[in-house]
Amino acid sequence: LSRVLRRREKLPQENTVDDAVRLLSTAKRIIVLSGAGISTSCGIPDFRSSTGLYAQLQAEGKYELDDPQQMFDISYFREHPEVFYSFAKQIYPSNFVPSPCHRWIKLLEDRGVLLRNYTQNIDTLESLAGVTNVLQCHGSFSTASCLRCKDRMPGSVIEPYIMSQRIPYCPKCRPQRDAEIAAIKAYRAQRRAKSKSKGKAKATWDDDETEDDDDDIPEWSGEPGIIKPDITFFGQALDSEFDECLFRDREQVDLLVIMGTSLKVAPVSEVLSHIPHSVPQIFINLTPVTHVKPDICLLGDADSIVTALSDRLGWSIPPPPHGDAA
Ligand code: CNA
Repeated sequence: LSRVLRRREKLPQENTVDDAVRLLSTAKRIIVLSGAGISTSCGIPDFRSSTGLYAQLQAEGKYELDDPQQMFDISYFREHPEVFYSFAKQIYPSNFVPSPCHRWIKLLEDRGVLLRNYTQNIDTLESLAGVTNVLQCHGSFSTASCLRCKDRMPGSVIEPYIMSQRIPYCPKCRPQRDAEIAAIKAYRAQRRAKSKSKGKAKATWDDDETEDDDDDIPEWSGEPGIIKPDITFFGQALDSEFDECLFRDREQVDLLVIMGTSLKVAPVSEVLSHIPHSVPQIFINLTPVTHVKPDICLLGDADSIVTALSDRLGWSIPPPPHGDAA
């Protein structure tokens, strides 16, 4: 536990690590709010660290983004889906092994004290670690939806497109579009036939039109009808389940543990203000936050911190699933 920062009056003025241990040993209904920092040790970069995705996108400069955040902006995606799909392969969850943090959340669940894990992560590593009571606040790649008809499908449908850096189009919308084009061509063919049968005397603007002119029918533009993985982009609302769960959980929670997040992305970052003030908060992160003041701040590598806390508590973090080494 490299550094311990501030706390509020509601905790006695004693060793703050001891406070964290005491709170964990007595809590019965813990909310864990997690972020990208609990998956960095699995090899998945976070957003905002100096080695995170934003810094990487900025350094690479190959996507010509005004701002690296644009990569996850819904308006930009609608206009330039090819940019996201040329990049998505890099963040697609594959062959990652849950970290000690993911397994620590599973430990809380096994001990019957996890009220819920609110994760902002899209890597599904909590589920892989066996955590069942997890809310993926920002969705995941496990499903995908068409932006036009909203049809939802398993994420595996678009996986080959992500891997080959192609844009997936909706199998339901595409035939509709093909039917529209067929209808336009049929209409024009009919008009040409009519025009011919009336002869040159009744010239119309499309007198000289030939079948080749059907080339002017706009190509399939990909919008609408693009499929997007169901990860929440900036500009998209969270699933209503988030509010519903929070509404229920705020009445029951007796400890809030926040791990590996910069708390910069609303509305998840606002969870702290929705939880009653009397509920203690433990914040575990590599870097401090300045815009909120959690009661206990344990600064350092989250895996090391939860391991140290577990040692103090006499808890043992379960091994990775399938005997994988973390
Ligand atoms: P963020 O804004 O990038 O913040 C991550 C925080 O974790 C930073 O404050 C880091 O200091 C901290 N951190 C990094 N490594 C460690 C470590 N080993 N131990 C402890 N702390 C560490 O990411 P947030 O999660 O706060 O922001 C929410 C975004 C990030 C969500 O929309 C996610 O979808 C998105 N994201 C998710 C993933 C993933 O699923 N693994 C990866 C990258 C981004």
